[in-house]
Amino acid sequence: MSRIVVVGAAQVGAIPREESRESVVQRLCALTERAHRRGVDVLVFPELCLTPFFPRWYEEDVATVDAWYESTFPPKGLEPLFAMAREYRITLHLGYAERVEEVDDAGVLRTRRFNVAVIVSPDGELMLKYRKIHLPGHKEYIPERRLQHLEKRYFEVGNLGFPVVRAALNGVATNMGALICNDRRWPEAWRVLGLQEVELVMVGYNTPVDHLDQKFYQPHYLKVFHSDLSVQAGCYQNTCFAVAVAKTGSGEGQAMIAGSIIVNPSGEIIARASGDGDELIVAECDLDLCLVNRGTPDRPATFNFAHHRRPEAYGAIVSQVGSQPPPVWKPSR
Ligand code: ING
Repeated sequence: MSRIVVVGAAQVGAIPREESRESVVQRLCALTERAHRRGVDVLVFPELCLTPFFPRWYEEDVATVDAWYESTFPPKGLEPLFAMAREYRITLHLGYAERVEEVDDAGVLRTRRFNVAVIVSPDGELMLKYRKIHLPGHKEYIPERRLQHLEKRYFEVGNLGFPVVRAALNGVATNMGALICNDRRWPEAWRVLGLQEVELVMVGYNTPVDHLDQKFYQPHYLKVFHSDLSVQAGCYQNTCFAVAVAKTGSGEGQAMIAGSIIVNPSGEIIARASGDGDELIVAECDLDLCLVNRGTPDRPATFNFAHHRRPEAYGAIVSQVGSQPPPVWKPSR
């Protein structure tokens, strides 16, 4: 018996600094309306889909960028979107900047800022929250750089791990998880989700066309290739589907790649956005395909973790942070 879920990727074009929340929400609702007409069960919006990618801009005082953060759930102004999702029975994935008053590991209650992804039920309940763990770029302004990438300045490293939750999408039980942008480049992140039998990974991204370090030229197509490669490998090696959806355009004055995709557990791209604006792509995902390369205990397949993995050989992956040079071999004579 197949378990088919209709998955939508809602690619979002540039959100200029001056665009109102009402205008952004109207765009998200238009994509949701089209998703409804396509029979979508779960609709994935990008990373930071409510605002421009403000970590492009350096601000001395972080508090001056607080206007870009959400301090409530649901985020302000999203009622029309949540009402539409409720009417159409669509589960939503949203990315946004979160500002909370929360106790830290030292027991201190303070303002904390995270780059978050949430999965929301059709009735508006929070099903999963993930806080971005791999924050790329840098914390201080680097004058020689053509573009700044200041997520380490504006966000803390996520403290919720890589959660997976099993929930029904219009009656089809689905193991769902989320990664955010740079996370997709780290196989460890995918594997932690895979070890929880994830079946659908939702990944929003804001990826600049230009390279963070202009030390070497990297053509545009390579930026898309690396994004695709990371997601396709993640899906194949963890026998899952993924939706990788772009916030694109150049709302922050810096062009971002588009190229949103939906990928199946064989690592094949089964849908691809063609433009660099607001665009919906849809695919029917038979979640039982996740079982093909996982197999069963009595018939283990290629990626049956219990049957094939050797954690006793993987110690360096957790015990080491940076790489270390290898021993040097010298000829005996
Ligand atoms: N953006 C980029 C990403 O990981 C980046 C930053 C681009 C890092 C290219 C390394 C190479 O796709 C975010 N928001 O993580």
